[in-house]
Amino acid sequence: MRVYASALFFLLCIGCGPKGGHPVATEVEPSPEALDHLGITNADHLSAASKRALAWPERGNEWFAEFSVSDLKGDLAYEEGVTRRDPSAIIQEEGLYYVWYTKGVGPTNGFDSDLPDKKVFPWDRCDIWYATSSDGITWDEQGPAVERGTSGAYDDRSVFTTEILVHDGKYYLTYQTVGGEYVRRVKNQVGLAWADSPRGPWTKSQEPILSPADNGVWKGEEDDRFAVEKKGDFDSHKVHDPCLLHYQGKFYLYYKGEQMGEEVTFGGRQIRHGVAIADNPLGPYVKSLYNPISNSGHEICVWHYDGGIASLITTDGPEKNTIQWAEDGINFEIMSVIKGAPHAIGLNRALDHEESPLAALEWGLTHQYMNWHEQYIRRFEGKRRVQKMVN
Ligand code: AAL
Repeated sequence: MRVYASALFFLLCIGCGPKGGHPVATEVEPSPEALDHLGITNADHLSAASKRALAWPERGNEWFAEFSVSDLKGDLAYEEGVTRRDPSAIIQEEGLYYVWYTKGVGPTNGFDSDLPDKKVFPWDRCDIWYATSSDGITWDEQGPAVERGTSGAYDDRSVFTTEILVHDGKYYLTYQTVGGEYVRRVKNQVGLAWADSPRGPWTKSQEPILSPADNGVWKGEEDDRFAVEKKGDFDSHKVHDPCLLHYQGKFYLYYKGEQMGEEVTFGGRQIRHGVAIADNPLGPYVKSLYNPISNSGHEICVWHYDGGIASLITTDGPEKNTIQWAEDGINFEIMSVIKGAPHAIGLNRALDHEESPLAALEWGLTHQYMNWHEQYIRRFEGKRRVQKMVN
């Protein structure tokens, strides 16, 4: 084994982080065993790929997942003319599972329809409803939890895409809001409601708890979201998919940003995630100076794991179909590449997420498009992907 002086020291990451083998930067000499294990002959000519491989000496396939999806029974089964989508996380109280979701009725007409009460998107003119189940398969719809605001309120057009946090015996729903006329350029914000019981009643925040960055400039008066003088921050148009976690004694509000003048870049739509942090669940939420914290993704799917935060990244961008992990909840690194995951996952928070990197994905809820007018909630199951070697 030839190991030249020039190669004796380089930035190498030795696994000692989370249970799946997380790289931590340190200057070490690659061992002859590591070089042999990876079949790297010339230690003084390490490609970028070889450096990455040497950084993951203990990486197995603990983070590599595969999924299956099946129908639900009862009120959450597909229903003609009705959309139920974007399920929240599932929580369990006294043996009963609870889930919240976006519910709307009637066809999606699009922006160019002349109907005065048109739905421009499937999630337009919606409210947040909830359902319960004793087995996670057959669900009973209980009714609305949070409804659109009264005329003139910031959420008077639609409330949708919600997530739940239970903290200190209180329940917090975060959700997307649209107020006024739903045009292409309308800004989307985030609202919050809280209650003492999962059955409500819910008190809504009078003002949004999160808004898009205000530093983009539209070009012209036409309702064209791609025409901009200046794009502004990654979240200058919409803040979406809010998901609140209690982490390191604070409240981390993870969200998806959409940018004014969004482009198709390498890997699809220009979608990235951010986080805003508060000392109190009611806010104020301050956006992290490190935003954006992902290069890719769509709906937020985050969970606690081994002192850090894991994040499933799907749908858009060059890092789609990866699971990432950040030991500080902000600086995410790719842990695995997956074949593709169900969309809009609602994690099952009743599971012990710390048991293994993929324990959080054992089962939960997702949504599926029957068509552009009707979407419905389904169940997913996830497991570690094990590849068998043939001798
Ligand atoms: C969802 C979420 C957001 C989008 C739309 C409704 O899956 O990403 O909520 O706005 O699609």
